[in-house]
Amino acid sequence: MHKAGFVNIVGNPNVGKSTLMNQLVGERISIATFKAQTTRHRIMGIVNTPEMQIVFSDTPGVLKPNYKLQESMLAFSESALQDADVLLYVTDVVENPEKNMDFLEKVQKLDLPVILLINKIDELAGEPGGSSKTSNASQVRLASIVERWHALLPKAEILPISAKNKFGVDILLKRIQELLPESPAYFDKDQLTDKPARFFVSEIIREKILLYYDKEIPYSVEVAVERFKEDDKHIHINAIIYVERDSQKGIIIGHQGVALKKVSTEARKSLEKFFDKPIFLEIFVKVDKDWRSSERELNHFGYNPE
Ligand SMILES: Nc1nc2c(ncn2[C@@H]2O[C@H](COP(=O)(O)OP(=O)(O)OP(=O)(O)O)[C@@H](O)[C@H]2O)c(=O)[nH]1
Ligand SMILES: [Mg+2]
Repeated sequence: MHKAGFVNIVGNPNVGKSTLMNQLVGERISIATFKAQTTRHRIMGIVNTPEMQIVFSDTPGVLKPNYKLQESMLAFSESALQDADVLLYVTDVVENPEKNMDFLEKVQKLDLPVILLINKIDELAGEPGGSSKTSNASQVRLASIVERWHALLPKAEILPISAKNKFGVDILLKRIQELLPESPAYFDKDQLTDKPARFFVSEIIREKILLYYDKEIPYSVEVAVERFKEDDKHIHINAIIYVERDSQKGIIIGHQGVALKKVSTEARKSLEKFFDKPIFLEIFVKVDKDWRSSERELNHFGYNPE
């Protein structure tokens, strides 16, 4: 008997969905940073064994859209409610369960196994790992969080985890395997993701922008890969950082190009780890006025859910 299915990871921004997917798959597929709205696409991470294929989907944090890019992001999250065999709804120990009732109501109506993951339990004093030092106060706090979520999603199984410390992740994987339906594989057994190499290049560059720039800058940036040429020894990459206005272009480049140089150096190091090859990376900065509100530009950048 072969099992296969779609296990979709949804939840509000910044709760640790991408961190969790990377731990479940055992590869750094999805970028994860301390900033909300890090993930903009639906990204598959596939776990293959001879008897099984689990197709995880990481999705953008659910939000109320203010511009067209965010509408596409929400559409990716909502698409993950349509085709899931098992849904992982991720929250954390500080989130107000009623923060986003519209989306939660959609989850409540689903007729499929939902596992509610209360992430970041390491942030409760005394965790992780349930050692003998686990304090009473943190146990009480966790119990009250579980109770509140149970009232909202009575049919969901609830599992406290720490994605960052991989605490609870193996138990979760085991439970997913049990819930997975009988089915042939959906993808080739050597396939790790649905996205091409260029996608990971642009994500790794965007990750550096999320890390090194403040305020609106990371949210105004899109990265496109113009050239990706691999030979025996190297990979040659040309990428473009698009911003919405001229003033943002100046900020990205920085005084005497220092800021862009840092992005480029750090991105190159991460890319060399990711592809396990020396990389030649050239990055240019261009203005694409108001791209995140333009249907045409969003299509061009691949933000159209199928
Ligand atoms: N303390 C703690 N922090 C965590 C844990 N899991 C993730 N984080 C941190 O939470 C932040 C957000 O993590 P992400 O994985 O990017 O969260 P996300 O839900 O994918 O966020 P979006 O893509 O923006 O919706 C990062 O700083 C992570 O390091 C955890 O178990 N414990
Ligand atoms: Mg994410």
